[in-house]
Amino acid sequence: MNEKKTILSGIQPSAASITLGNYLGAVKNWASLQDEYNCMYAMMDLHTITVRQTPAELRKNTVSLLAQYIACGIDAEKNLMFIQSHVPAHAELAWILNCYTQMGELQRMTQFKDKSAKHKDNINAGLFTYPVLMAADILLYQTDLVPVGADQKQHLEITRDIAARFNSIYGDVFKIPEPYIGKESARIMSLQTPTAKMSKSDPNPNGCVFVLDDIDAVIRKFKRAVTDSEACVEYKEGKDGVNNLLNIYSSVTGKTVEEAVNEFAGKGYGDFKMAVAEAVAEELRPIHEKYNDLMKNKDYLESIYKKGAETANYMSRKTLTKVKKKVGFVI
Ligand code: ATP
Ligand code: LTN
Repeated sequence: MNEKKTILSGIQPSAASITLGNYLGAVKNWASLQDEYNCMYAMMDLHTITVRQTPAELRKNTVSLLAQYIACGIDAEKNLMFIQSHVPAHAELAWILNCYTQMGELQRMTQFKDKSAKHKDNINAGLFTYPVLMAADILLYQTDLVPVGADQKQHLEITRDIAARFNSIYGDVFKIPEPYIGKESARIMSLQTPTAKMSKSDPNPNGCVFVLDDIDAVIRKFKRAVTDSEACVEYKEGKDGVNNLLNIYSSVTGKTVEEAVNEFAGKGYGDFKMAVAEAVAEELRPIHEKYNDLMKNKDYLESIYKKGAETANYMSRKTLTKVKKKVGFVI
């Protein structure tokens, strides 16, 4: 392995398309890191079953997610991409780390609280230990940097705590990873409830823009975005809807929020929303084209995730064997 630092991240194949939040908060940043780092991106299917899935859809969504990664600019030659369940070391290390994680630590996780409130009929143990599996994903590869959206910060902190605890007992086994969280793009909010994060499972279909939404739907959703009654495009506390649109505009155009505010000085919300919609549409059009081409070539996609699994299995064995020796398993 060369001296480049290691990056690992991933998304759950929990819907047919990733959201604009996933794209701006995570995938777009990944694309900008691919030359400087050794990057690994997984389709996190083990995490996905913490919420009940339809099997045929999960299978389809997992391969589609790989095509979306590539269509969003993740070069299959430069980055390692694999399906989490193809690398058994993730589940194995997660079990071991479960025994080094306290109930109290997991009880504090806001994602667990949110998701168990949303899925009251299925508060399963996997939902509770979700962050331990995520820690295993990261620690297996001696990862330096984890590019995620701001909602995952707490999971990165617990990962660091688990690693430090293990190291303090057994010596330097794990590298302590750093989060990499973008600024404007870190937390994209729902277009309908701009105080809540944009999420694949938003109950209001107009709140969430999917990367694979057709362009008409994208424009329509932005036109309906909730703003306020001030009719003035400025970035300030309490203007959640406008702030969110400014963040989205700034993330897709590369302009700063100040530049965006100046650009819309004196303009009404109608023009402003249309400009944001157009900018997003502009960003999504080439992604759609590339995605449609890739989905016609399933053999190519299969060759990528098979090769990815082979390499990831090889790479993960080293850390897992070390961990097993440390805890006293017969090798
Ligand atoms: P689900 O709704 O199924 O829980 P999700 O949409 O929250 O899923 P994940 O697959 O859990 O998405 O997350 C993938 C990546 O996208 C993570 O790095 C996460 O931080 C990022 N992300 C998710 N939603 C947003 C958002 N609204 N703004 C910025 N980043 C986000
Ligand atoms: N929990 C993450 C998805 C995820 C992940 C990871 C991200 C699972 N394993 C490892 C980074 C590194 C989420 O975004 N909800």
